[in-house]
Amino acid sequence: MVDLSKITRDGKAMFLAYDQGMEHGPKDFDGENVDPNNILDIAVGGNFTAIIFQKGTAEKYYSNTKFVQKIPLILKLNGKTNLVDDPDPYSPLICSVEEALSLDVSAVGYTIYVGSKHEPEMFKEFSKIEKDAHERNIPVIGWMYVRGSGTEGKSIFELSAYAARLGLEMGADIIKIKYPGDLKSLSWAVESAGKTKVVVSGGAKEEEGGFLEMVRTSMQAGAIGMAVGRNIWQSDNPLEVAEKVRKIIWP
Ligand code: FBP
Repeated sequence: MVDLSKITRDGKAMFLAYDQGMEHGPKDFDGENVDPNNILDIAVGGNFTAIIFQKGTAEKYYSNTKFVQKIPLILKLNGKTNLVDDPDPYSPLICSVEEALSLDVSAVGYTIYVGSKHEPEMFKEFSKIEKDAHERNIPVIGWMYVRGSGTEGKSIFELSAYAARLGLEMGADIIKIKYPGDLKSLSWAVESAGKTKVVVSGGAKEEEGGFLEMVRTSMQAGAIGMAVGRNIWQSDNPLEVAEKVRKIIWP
């Protein structure tokens, strides 16, 4: 199994996600958090175990800077915008593992829309990066997002566990899944992922108490931590919220 120690602490994870510029557009940002340098400061000051960027941000703000020594980088290798409203989304590969390595990465990530008609393309691309990354001992993180026409009529309980199991069987070392809404569903997803570790996605910014409760439930369900963006850097006090999350993950 690939060594995850570069992007975890005592086996647990707290990733700061910052690929929303591509996924959602600048509407997620204000005058502060639009600047990747401010996000890097939050990642370091907030004791995150890694930061998640797309390749352009990594190349311009991370690689060959002081941050390489301060915070490990997880590079997202695929992405899409939300301008095209496709019921069966596909997120194409936009960066190779080779290119990622030149940007000082510690791990790579790829989103699979589980239940989309485009699963076959995404499976092929994921398999290629999984092989390329594992040959170099680089951990692979699967964003296993349940989305697409194939999910219709199925319960979130069933779908979350299916996505998690798929991550294990596709060779992901860590999977990132959306919070399914309750402890029972998430616990079954974590169990279904087996030796593949689970981190939970933060979601849209919500009231702090509700967000922290989700972090607590995630840890109780057996996740190793969180991969969160907006609930940290859209907050008025990112470092304060980060500290509260940290205390839940490492009590
Ligand atoms: P957030 O904590 O801000 O939700 O970030 C997690 C994340 O997975 C990002 O990596 C990604 O940009 C975004 O959510 C995807 O969101 P969506 O569900 O809108 O596709």
